[in-house]
Amino acid sequence: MKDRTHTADAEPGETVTVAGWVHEIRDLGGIAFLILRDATGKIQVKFEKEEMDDDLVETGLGVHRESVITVSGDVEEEPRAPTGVEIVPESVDVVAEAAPDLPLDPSGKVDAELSTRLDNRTLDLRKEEVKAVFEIRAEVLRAVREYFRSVGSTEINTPKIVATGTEGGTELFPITYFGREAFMNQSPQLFKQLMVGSGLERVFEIGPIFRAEEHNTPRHLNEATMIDFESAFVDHEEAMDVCEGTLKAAYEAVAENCAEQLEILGYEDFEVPVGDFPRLTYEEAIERINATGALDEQLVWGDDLSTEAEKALGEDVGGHYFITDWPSEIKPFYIQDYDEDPQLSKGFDLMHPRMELVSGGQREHRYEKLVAGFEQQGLDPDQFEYYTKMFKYGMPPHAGWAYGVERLVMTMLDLPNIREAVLFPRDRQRLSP
Ligand code: AMO
Repeated sequence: MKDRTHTADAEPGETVTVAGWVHEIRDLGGIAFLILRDATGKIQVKFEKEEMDDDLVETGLGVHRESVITVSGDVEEEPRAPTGVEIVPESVDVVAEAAPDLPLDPSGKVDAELSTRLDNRTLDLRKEEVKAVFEIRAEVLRAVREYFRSVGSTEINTPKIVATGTEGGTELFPITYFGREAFMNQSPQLFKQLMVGSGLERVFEIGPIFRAEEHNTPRHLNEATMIDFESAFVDHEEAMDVCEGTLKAAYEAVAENCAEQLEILGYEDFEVPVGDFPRLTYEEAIERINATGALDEQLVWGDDLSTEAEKALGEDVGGHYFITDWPSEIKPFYIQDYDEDPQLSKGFDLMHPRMELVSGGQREHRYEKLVAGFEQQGLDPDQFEYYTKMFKYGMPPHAGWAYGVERLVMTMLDLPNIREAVLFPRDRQRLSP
């Protein structure tokens, strides 16, 4: 629409055409107000019935809520109007009429269950507090991209239809690929590693991953968006530095550029993490968890950390922190072990007090050791030949990590359920919309 003015830009003294949704109609008798909403905000349209054309009044006040309309008229100052201005309409056109019964109330006056909201996500996203989450998510991704570029990392895109899985522990989604078995990718792990041996050296990817997770929980999805980073010639400590930098850049960008959205969500005291994140070794982590006395049974070396254990430690630490030097057995085949103590790996996790955000580590780049690692984990190295063979032709030492975008947004905004941070979540029950 060429002549359209956004509601936020309508200034007193101008004649404008605004377009948007009918948010509310308040009929006070001789006078009535229609509140029109667009992506930039809302504006009041005033109908003085006695002074206006009957057809105009009938069109403006007879339209159902959430219909799409255009309104043309003069903008006037009105201190009593919600935004300080109102439009005196000369014409109202109904562009797309909404049915009278809405599956949910976008004005938010009537609460809806999460499943009803997800079934009707378009209407749900007409609510400013829902829209704000996705505007913040977009800002997080923008800031992360910018940060990666500032550290000389090139954005890549890798296949999502693959021949092998990479992350043990979660199930793969099989598909049929021209009569052959194939899978939806669980992570870009092997591809990003192959790129550090290419001329690119330092890469990142932001893309979907697919996991047939057993659990239907508030923090697991079956399709998630991952931010992956991988760099040649860095060790796990330097990879953690980049990881920490990315997280702080995301928080800083949101604090700086999303004040309006944070206010809508009620976070006046949004805090950007400051100072270096503590780096606890796995051994220190289990000692601290045991010392809290929060678990029924004491953890012993080699145990993975349960949700309760992560919670106890998160409360104890009180902010973001890393857990380093995990037992090799818990970490995947591509993570490098310490040569002087092969029971210990150079894998790490970045934790938010509520949950794990990132996994990463220094990778095994030595061909013989890599192949031995496959065998130790019961994997057939032949199946991964496309990957392992490149380690014979000059693969530099490298390290990297991956975030789940939804967990980053969920913890940043303290959302109760990860589905609040995805437009159209995929979980065990939900395949559409
Ligand atoms: P990992 O499997 O730990 O590591 O995944 C990395 C991060 O991705 C997020 N994540 C998920 N988020 C929502 N739903 C899920 N089902 C889900 N699964 C994972 C989490 C998690 O911390 N290749 C390694 C990373 C690396 O070493 O570079 C990997 O995939 O936030």
